[in-house]
Amino acid sequence: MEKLTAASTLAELWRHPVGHDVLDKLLLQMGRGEGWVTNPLVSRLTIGRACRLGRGLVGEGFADTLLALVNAAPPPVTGAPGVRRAPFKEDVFYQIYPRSFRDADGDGVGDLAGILEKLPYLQELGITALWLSPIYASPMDDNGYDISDYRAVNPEFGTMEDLERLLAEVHRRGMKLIMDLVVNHTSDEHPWFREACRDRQSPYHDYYIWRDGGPDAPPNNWTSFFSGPAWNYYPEVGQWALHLFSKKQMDLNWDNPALRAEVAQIVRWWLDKGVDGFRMDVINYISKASLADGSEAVGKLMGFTGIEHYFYGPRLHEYLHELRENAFAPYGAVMVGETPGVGLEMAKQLTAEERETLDMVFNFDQLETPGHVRFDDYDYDLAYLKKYYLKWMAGMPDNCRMSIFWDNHDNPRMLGKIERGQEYRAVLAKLLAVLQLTLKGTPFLYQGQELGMTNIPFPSAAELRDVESLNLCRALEKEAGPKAAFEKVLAGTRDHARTPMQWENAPGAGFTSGTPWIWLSDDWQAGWNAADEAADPDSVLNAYKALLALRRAHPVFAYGAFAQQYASRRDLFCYTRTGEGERYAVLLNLMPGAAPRPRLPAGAACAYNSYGGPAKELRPYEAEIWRLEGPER
Ligand code: TEU
Repeated sequence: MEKLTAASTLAELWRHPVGHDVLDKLLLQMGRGEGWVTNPLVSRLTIGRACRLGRGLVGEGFADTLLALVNAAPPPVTGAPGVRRAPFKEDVFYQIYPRSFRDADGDGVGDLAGILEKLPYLQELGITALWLSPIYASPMDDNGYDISDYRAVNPEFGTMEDLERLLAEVHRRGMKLIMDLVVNHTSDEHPWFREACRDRQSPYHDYYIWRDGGPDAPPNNWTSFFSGPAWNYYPEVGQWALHLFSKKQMDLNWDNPALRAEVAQIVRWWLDKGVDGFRMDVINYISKASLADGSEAVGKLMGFTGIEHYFYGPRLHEYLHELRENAFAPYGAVMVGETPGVGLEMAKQLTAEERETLDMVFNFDQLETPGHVRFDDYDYDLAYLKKYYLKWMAGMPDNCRMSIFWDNHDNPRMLGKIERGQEYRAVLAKLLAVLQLTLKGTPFLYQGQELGMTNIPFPSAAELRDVESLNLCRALEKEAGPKAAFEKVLAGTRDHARTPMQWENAPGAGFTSGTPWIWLSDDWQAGWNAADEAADPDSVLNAYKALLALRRAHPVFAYGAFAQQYASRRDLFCYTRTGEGERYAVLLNLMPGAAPRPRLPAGAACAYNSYGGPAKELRPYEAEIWRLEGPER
C-alpha cells in the first residue's frame, strides 16, 4: 500500500482502507453523509492543506498523527474463497455480568454459586458458550475491570474452588467458558503498581506509563473516559502516570517486553485451568503511538481527548500476534477483542485468519445513530441498524469474523433505545432476536436480553452505582445543577444494563433474598421474569429458545452467504442466507405499523414467525424466517 503524505488528497485518504475508516468515524460522529468528504471541492484538497485550513478546529500536528496512524496499518485484507469452519463461528455466546446475575448467598451481590445454579437454565435456552465479566480480586472501583490480582477470585463472588466447579460443570454440559482479560490497565492496588510507586528503579516501574513533571499540570491534554484528566500525580516518584479509565485503573506499558511476557503467562495460567478463551477488554488501546496532545476538536466530537493516539496504535498488530503465538495458539483458545472505535477495514485487519491476531472483534458503531453519543436522549432509528449491517455484511469477507450484539454491561439496552414505551416491547425484542441470530457473525447475547429486559428509568441519582455515571454526574452538576445532570446521565448510564436479572415473580425478583446492590424496578411483577416467561408460549424467552434451536440445527446461519432481498422496500429489512445445502429468507418489518408482505417463492415454508404464524400483511415489527427451496432467484 502506497504511503500517504501531507500532499496526498482527501480523495486518496478516502480510498485508503484505514483512512476511510477514520473519515467514516468522524462523519458518523458529526452526523454527516459521505458527500461532505467526497464532493469535488473537498476531495481535491491535500491532507496538509485541509488540516491547515481547519487548524483552529483540529489543532497543530493533527495531519502528522493521522498520517502516522494510516501509514502504520498493515496491508489491506483481501477476501478468501469459502469460509473455514471453526467452533467459535457456530457458538452463541451469553455474557454474564456476575454481580447482577444470581446471588446464591443472600448478600445482595451475584456470585459464582449463583451462576452454577443457573447453568441448566442456560443450557435449556440453547446457549453454547459463556463469557464472564471479571471475577478477579479487585477493589471494585469499576466493578472488577480494575484487577488487583489476575490469579485470584474476588471473595465477593466466591472462591477459586467455586470457579473450578463452575468450569467443570459448564464443560460437563457441553458448553464453553471464556473469561474477561483486562490488561490495558490494572488496579492502582495491584502489587505491580504499588511497587512501581515505591521505587522508580523497580522493574515494575516500567510496567506502567510515566512522565516527569511538576504536580501542577499533567503531561498532556488527554482526558479519561470517566471524566477529568487521564493522569494522576504521584509525589513519591515525582511523576505522572496515565489512566485512560478511572483514577484507579492504571494503563500498562505494552512497549515493555517483560510486561507482555507477564500477560502471556497469566493467559496460559488460566488456559491450563481449562478456560476456553478470553474476551479482551479495550484491547485496541494497548499500543500508544505517542503522548502528544490530542486534537481538541476530535476530543469534543468523540467525548474524549487523545483517542487518535491510541485506538489503533502502531504496534497493536505485533502485540496481538505475539500474544496469540505465546499463549492462545498452543491451546486453540478463542481470542475476542473488545475494540471500541475500530471501523470495517480495521476489523478485517484484526480478524483476518492469515494475520493470526484476533478471532473476532466487537465494533460499537451500531449502538448509536449518526451524530449521537451514548448520553444523548433520542429515539434510535432501526433504518440505521439496517444500513450499518448491510455495509458490514457486504464488507466482511469469509476469512474475517465479526460479533453481533446489541446489549452489554456498558450500554443501555437496545430495546429501550428503540422504544421507550411498552406497546411493542415483546415483538420488538423478538425482532432483535431474529436479526441477531440470523446475521452473518457470532452472536453475543447479554443476560436479560432473552427476557426482553429493557431500560426502566432510575428514580434518582442516589440509585446510580457506576463510577462513570457518578463521575459524570458530579462534573455536570457543577455546570448545570443536579436535575439536569441526572437527566443527562440517565440517558446513557451503564447501570441500565446492570440491574438484577429478573428470575421470578418473588421479592428480589429471584435474584437475591437480601437487598440488591443496585436498584431493582418492579418490572418483574408484570410478567417480565424467567419463570413466568417459561410458562408462556408467546414469551420473548420462548422465542429465543426456538430461534437458538433453529440456529444450532442449521449451520447455514453460522456460515452461509448473506444477500439482501427486496432492496427497494425501505420499511423492511429482508435477506437470504445460503449455504450448507440450504437457503433461508428473513423478513423484518422495521416499522411500528402494518406493511404489505413481499411475495416469497413457491414452496417457501415458515420456520419462525414472531406473532405465532404468518398473516396476509406484515404486522408491526413482525419478524419471520422462511425456509426456501430451489435455485437462486
Ligand atoms: O469498556 C470500554 C469501552 O469502550 C467503553 O465502554 C468505555 O468504558 C466508555 O463507555 C467510553 O464510551 C471496557 C469495559 O467493558 C468496561 O466495563 C470498563 O469500564 C472499561 O473497559 C475499562 O476497563
